[in-house]
Amino acid sequence: MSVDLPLVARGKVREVYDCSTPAHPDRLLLVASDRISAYDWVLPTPIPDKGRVLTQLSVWWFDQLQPVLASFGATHHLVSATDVPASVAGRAMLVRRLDMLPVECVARGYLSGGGTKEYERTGSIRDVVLPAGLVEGSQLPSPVFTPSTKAELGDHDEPIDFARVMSLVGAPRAEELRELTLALYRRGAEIARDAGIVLADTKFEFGLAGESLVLGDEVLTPDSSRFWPASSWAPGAAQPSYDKQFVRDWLTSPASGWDRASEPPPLPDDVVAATRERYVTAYERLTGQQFT
Ligand code: Q0Q
Repeated sequence: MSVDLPLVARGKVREVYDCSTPAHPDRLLLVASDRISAYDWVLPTPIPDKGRVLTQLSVWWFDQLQPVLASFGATHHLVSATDVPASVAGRAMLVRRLDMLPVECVARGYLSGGGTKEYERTGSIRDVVLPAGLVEGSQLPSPVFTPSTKAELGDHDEPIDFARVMSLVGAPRAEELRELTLALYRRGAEIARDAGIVLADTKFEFGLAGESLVLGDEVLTPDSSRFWPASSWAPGAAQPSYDKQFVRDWLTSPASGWDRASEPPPLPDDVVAATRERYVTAYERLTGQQFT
């Protein structure tokens, strides 16, 4: 247990704790661990500073995205990233408790993974018809909103269409979620491109504070997004992950001896160090600030 607070939710690499007080009864603490997941497994070897890097990156993105949020009359849930327990200093966010909306708001700027399979079957992604000739890694003519429902821990999110989003949150709110998700993605992709990173896709989570829409969760991190190195972007094959490729390559190499059906083996020190460096470099390139 990282902190002596009631546990609200636990994900593969993060926890949410109840941090309410009589003065502030609507507070949660989002804590990011140094755990890393790959191929749907949580690996036994932590990546030093991963939790701190991704938390500080979310904090920076909340500030960068504030103008886009404000243009929609929306805000974000971050209260403080410093007023947190010493045991999780730097890797925790004190946030406002929201009524979370039951929609994973995914924006895709590039064709990859499940999106490619859907396109190859139907020529479209959800209700958006795409031009012929696109391949894995292709940039889409314009970013596409591809929502899903939240799965239970360990399950995969279920893709849903826009009609289902409307049935879940009402038509006006569904439209607002789509437009805000795409606007946030566009701004994030623009900033990432200047840092030599392709933001292929990302997932946002929103909640309500009263009737106001609020951006929650982590934002535009390598855990909630696909980051690709722009220097090696080459449509036509699976793109290397900016942050997890060293881990994936080692796990699928003969050196690991992993059978993909049981818990993965511990990572070698050099893979850990190279992966840590990727997270730190992504933070420093995006923010222009030194990670300390
Ligand atoms: C909330 N989560 C995500 C999660 C497991 C994160 C609950 N501001 C909020 C937030 C946020 N963020 C949440 N609930 C109410 N208000 C977010 C899915 C799950 C670990 C970390 N769970």
